[in-house]
Amino acid sequence: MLQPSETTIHGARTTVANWCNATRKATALAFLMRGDEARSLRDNGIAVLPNFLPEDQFRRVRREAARAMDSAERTTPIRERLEPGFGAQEVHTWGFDRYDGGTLNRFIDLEPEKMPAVSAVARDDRISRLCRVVLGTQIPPRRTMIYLTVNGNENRNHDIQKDLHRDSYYRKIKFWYFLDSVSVDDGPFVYVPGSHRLTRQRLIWEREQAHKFGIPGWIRDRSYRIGEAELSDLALPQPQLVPVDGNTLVIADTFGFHRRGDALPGSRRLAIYAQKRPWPFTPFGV
Ligand SMILES: O=C(O)CCC(=O)C(=O)O
Ligand SMILES: [Fe+2]
Repeated sequence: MLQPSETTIHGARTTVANWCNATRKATALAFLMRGDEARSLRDNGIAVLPNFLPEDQFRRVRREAARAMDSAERTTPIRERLEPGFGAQEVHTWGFDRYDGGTLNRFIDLEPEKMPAVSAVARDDRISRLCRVVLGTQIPPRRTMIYLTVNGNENRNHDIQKDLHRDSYYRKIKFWYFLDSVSVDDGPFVYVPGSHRLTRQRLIWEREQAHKFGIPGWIRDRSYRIGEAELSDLALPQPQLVPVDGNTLVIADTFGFHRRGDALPGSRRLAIYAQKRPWPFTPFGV
């Protein structure tokens, strides 16, 4: 009997997930959302909002987050990791650590009573609306965390998030509300504008990846990587670095190609962060 190939299955699920995302957006009336940021998300797959909060509010958020970080660092000092690849989640009383190669991702749980200003960011209506523009659904506040990235030393242990990739075959929103400036040496977010579209060339590329690398267990997902030289075959521009000042929100559709930028070892990024990934085949949005 003829078996559907991984290429066919992957092409079909990518296409259907894209349709469902479109109907979710339509039923959530996401097309009514106006403004430069909504437009940028639709056109480029990324929006950058400098001066996101009024100065006094920003200072309060920063102070609360820095206090939580200092306290976590006192109980759990940051170490160098030399084992390759993604590390397991290391759970602590304050949240958890997870390494990508030598780079540390430290996620701190929100404690609303101790962190009223940070918790207000988690409920921010603008973030919810931008999430709706892309996914036709909103980010529940409980997913929001304080997120510290400490860049490792690439010569000693490669961080796989520094390779250009897309996260999954369906759309996902991630945001970072950066509390300190992120220079080109601090591993800024890097994004290929316009790469969030499922074009014909992109679908061919997706199918080729499934053919080359397979779909583990057919159901699970793999974040396929792409070389910069391949981008022009997909009629895409070169990746853009997104260095920012503190008090800047970066929000992106990670079906688009992106990576964590190159960084000086030990450099840090402090952010309020969340991601949202609805089940890809949900056809109705809110
Ligand atoms: O940390 C970053 O700038 C991006 C890392 C990444 O690829 C991701 O979070 O999906
Ligand atoms: Fe990613």
